[in-house]
Order: sequence, then C-alpha cells, then structure tokens
Amino acid sequence: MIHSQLVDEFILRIYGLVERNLNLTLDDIKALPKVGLTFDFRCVEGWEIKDTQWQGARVRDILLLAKPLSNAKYVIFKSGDYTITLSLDKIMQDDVILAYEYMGKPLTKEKGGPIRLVFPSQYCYESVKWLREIELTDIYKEGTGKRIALSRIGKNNA
Ligand SMILES: Nc1nc2c(c(=O)[nH]1)N[C@H]1C(S)=C(S)[C@@H](COP(=O)(O)O)O[C@H]1N2
Ligand SMILES: [Mo]
Repeated sequence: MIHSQLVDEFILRIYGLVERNLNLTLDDIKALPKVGLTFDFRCVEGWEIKDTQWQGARVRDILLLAKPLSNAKYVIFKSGDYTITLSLDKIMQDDVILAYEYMGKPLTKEKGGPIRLVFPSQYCYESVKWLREIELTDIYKEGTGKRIALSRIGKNNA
C-alpha cells in the first residue's frame, strides 16, 4: 500500500554530540514507553485550544539511546529550515515528548505528523511539526522558528 510505504520511509535523525548517531523509524519511537499529556495549547497569535491531548515518547528516552556526550548543552529540533533550540536540561524533563497521537488518533500530516515536539510549558512556535532531525551541540545557536512564527503576526518579540 502506498500509504504504509510513505510511513515506513519516515526517519528521525539524531546526531551531533552523541556517542551514537541514530536513524529511528516511527516503529522505533513507538516501541518506547508511551506518555500522555493534556494541556491548553495557546498560540502567540491569540488563539487557544483547550485540553489538547497528546501521546508519544519522551525525548529523554530517545536521546538516551543516542547517549549525549558530557559537553552537549543544547538540542536543536529541525523540520527543514524551521528550527528550535532548547537546553538539554529542559528537554530531558519528564513531560517533553515527541507526539505521534493527538486526541487519541494518529497525528495527521496537517497537525505535524508523523511526529511533533510537545511539552506543556512550550511557546506555540516551539512545538515543531514534521520533526525530522535532532542535533546536539555545545554552542547556543538561535533557532529560526520563533522568527518565522512571529513574522506571520508582524511581531519581533514575544
Ligand atoms: N515545522 C513547523 N512547526 C510549527 C510551525 C511552523 O511554521 N513550522 N508553527 C508553529 C506555531 S507558531 C504554531 S501556533 C503551531 C500550530 O500548530 P497547529 O497546526 O496544530 O495549530 O505549530 C508550530 N509548529
Ligand atoms: Mo503560534
């Protein structure tokens, strides 16, 4: 089936300051413990969706497979040119997940599928949709996502 071939082609790349570079399939990610989160999703543009429900795997569990090196400090989540940089400390917390389900159903392409970065304390633009790569670094390099998202509403700061 064409659909399952497309799903099988999905690869999440993890590289940079790790002991092992990884190429994970969606099945690899689904094999990790499944975690659920419920929170109100607020966009800086002013809208809100109450009680959004997400399920997926912890970023921590995924990174522990790759084994971050001791000098790794920052984690860059990438979807093509859209990137978000967060501290390793932050994203190793319990409630930071790569979601593959939304409201009890597989995450649709429109909603950022097959996987999307989700955690309750995030800014809307930190919820990287269509996530493809995770890079660990020791130097902070600001991501492009905040600027891209804010330029849609004509703001430079939020
Ligand atoms: N790859 C990517 N992810 C993204 C964005 C984007 O432009 N590209 N926009 C962000 C912003 S600002 C918001 S509000 C949400 C929108 O998510 P939704 O489609 O579920 O409403 O996606 C976030 N993730
Ligand atoms: Mo947003």
